[in-house]
Amino acid sequence: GQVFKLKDYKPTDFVVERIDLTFELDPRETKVISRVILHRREGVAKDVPLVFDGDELTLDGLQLDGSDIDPALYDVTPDTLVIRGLPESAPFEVTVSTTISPETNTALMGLYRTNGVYCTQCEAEGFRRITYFYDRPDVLAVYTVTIIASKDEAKYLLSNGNYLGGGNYDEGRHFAAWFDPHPKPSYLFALVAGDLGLIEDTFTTMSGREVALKIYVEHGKEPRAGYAMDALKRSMRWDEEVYGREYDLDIFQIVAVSDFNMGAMENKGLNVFNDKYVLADPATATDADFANIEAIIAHEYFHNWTGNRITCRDWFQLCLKEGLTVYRDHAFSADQRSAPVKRIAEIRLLKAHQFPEDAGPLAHPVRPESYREINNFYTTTVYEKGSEVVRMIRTVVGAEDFRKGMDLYFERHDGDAATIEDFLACFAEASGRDFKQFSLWYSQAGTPSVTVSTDWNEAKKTFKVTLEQSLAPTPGQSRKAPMHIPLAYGLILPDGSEFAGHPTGKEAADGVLHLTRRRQVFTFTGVPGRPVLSINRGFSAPVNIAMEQSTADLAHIARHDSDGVARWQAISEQATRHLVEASRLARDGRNLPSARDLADILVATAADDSLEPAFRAQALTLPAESDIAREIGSNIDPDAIHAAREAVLSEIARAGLAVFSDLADGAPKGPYSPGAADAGRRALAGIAMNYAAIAEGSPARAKAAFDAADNMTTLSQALQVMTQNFPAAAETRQALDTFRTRFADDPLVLDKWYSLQALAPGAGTRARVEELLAGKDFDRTNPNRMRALVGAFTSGNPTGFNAADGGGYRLLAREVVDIDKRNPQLAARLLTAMRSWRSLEAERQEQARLALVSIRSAGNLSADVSDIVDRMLA
Ligand code: BAL
Ligand code: ZN
Repeated sequence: GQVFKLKDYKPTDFVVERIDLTFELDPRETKVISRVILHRREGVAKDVPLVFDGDELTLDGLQLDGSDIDPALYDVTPDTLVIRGLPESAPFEVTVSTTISPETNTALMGLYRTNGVYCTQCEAEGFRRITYFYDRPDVLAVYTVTIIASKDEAKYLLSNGNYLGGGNYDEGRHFAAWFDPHPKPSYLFALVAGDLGLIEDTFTTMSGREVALKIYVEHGKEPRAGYAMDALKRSMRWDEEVYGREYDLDIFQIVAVSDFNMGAMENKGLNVFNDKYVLADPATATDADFANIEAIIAHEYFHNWTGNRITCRDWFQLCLKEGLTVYRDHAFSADQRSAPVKRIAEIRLLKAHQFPEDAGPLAHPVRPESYREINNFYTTTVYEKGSEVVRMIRTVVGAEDFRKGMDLYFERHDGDAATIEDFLACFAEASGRDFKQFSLWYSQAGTPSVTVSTDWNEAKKTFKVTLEQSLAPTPGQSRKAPMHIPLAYGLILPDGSEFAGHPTGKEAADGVLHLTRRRQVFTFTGVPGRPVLSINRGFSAPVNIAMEQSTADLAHIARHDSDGVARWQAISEQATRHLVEASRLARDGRNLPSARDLADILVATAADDSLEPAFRAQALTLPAESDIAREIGSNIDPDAIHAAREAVLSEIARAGLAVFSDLADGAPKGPYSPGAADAGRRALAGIAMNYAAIAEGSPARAKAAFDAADNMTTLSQALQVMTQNFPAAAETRQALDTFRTRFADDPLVLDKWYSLQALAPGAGTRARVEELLAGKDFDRTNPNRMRALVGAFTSGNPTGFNAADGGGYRLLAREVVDIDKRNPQLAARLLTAMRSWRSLEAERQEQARLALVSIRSAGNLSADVSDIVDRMLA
């Protein structure tokens, strides 16, 4: 396939002024008429043709200023439309007519149908599946959209911008017209038409304008959209208060649909959401679901400024909108909830997903320099590492200059299709700093390692910190330059207080060690007693720290650090070390070391009422098997890791049974609130229930909790304790059956039922997954359902998926090849579960390789899947 390169960027030859679209909706024969007003860009020679993008299109008609174009003057294929002989300087109108079939569009890109509702997804390149156009983000145009449809089939006819008007059309049909005054790229175009339920509200902006807020859901689900509406209003207020950004249309609409490849989409004024991230009530959604809804509603809303008003020049700049918008939604959630607990969850997620991506065959820079299929770059590197890079900018320049830089960015680039260079220039200007070295964060792939050593001189009262950075080669990048790594730190004195001095030298007074050379020494003088170094506090830089720090020193940090995240980091480091060591011994068939020290710390943390419950729950959540595998790095035996972790869990559980038993009953009583405080108490009760059940060796406690549960959080916690620890118990089967019966008509809740079974550890789970896949009502076309079963099994169940016989890999290969025929984007995404295959032990590696080769030889693969499989085998 074709390779697209950042360095080849070139503006279009023609400039689009505006576009008028008319849709006559029909399930199989939707007529699309697109009238585009353009002019030749200055300096472009008069024999240069207009080249529009298409994808699986057929052309019905083509006109220039209202007259049919002579077929000798254009060439058309499903993928391109080339028109010659266009005017030299005057503006002209090209009318393109196409017919498309939403009903048979299973790729869920372009215009498709989901449960009878017409809906679009155009990012990244879906618009070219609707009509021939310049389908690229640097072509901004003003859109007018007219939709005609049968009244029975589509009560609501929606598009971007403000409502112009509508009415009856002809027999049984009606129409609506929309005008979006803000120039936008085609990927932000949206159309939704269908018979939906609606909830409404209003928001008064900071300048006093009233905005109509509408959320459309399937009939009967209206009561489950209230939390999303609440989150939307809080997001709108937050962006005004924190960034001074006001909403800019008369109406903001959200539509929830059940078949969607992504989480949600920020189309201008008309966000389309995966219904999983809209619908919630206490009986059907967990605390995590509520938190995700809040975060994703905010994310899409924040895109209105970071993404829509200022968009990307090309898809290489995807992180310009995504990394920045993730950064903004993180800050929003931190403000709505507990900031340290939110940060801990972010660190966990980054290490669990982004670090492995950066360490494997799919590693790529936050701003990639080439791609074959852009759909494959909506990655945790672009999103989450992209957010970390923005966070580091704030650490480097400070809060005040960060806000100044953002203000400058909004002021200077509003209405632009911008680049990372444009973005960085705003912070350089606001702070007077040079971002040349810092910009390596955007161009060098891989997770840097920082080796830390310290030297305490008791006689001179000096403390020396030596930092050394390195960055391993990644695909296409063998040599790396030293980066600017901002490491927040503290020196904790023997009495638990913090040393107030700074290292000698400039730029050292901000609580951050700025590592810019390969090796650097920082010296502190006048330190009253031997300090303990707390480094990379709050995970100020997304790096691996290698440091010989004694258990006693880690315990000192865990007890005294003024930063809650750093206290958790110290506890987590202790747990990780122990689990890595135990896993190595288990792999060699040796006896496991006592986990007594770790158990003492965790049980003491669990019992410490001065700590917030959500923090205690995080501390008690041991690193996952995949975290341990990542730390070990190579020659991974998932069974050994599982055995070691189980043994450690069990030792902690027995050491703290009394405490856990008590805490397990600590969930808040009374009416459910999704707020952070109650959610934290439920999280602590849930993890305590897990430990207590392990210590008791019985599912009885969890079954009782399941039977008594009055909310989905507790219900699914209890079921998870059973499926994880007692998969074969009669109580577990019974609870699963009850759950299935109770939620038979609720696909989103049923997804949880599929996931919990797919996550049960052990080689036997594959057979159960096969059984579920073969179920007569199992819908392979629904992305949420496939992710819930196949995605959970392949990316969340190390022992099940990596069973030594290779059966898990073969299952995934078969499903990927099958899904690819309908929905390439989903197939490619599921396949990334194998991205760390080279770190497995030899036998499993060979089985994994065979499965990947079988995909590659399947024939007729999409660009999406062949790109992933080729990179994984390279
Ligand atoms: N732009 C794709 C979905 C999202 O990141 O919001
Ligand atoms: Zn986004």
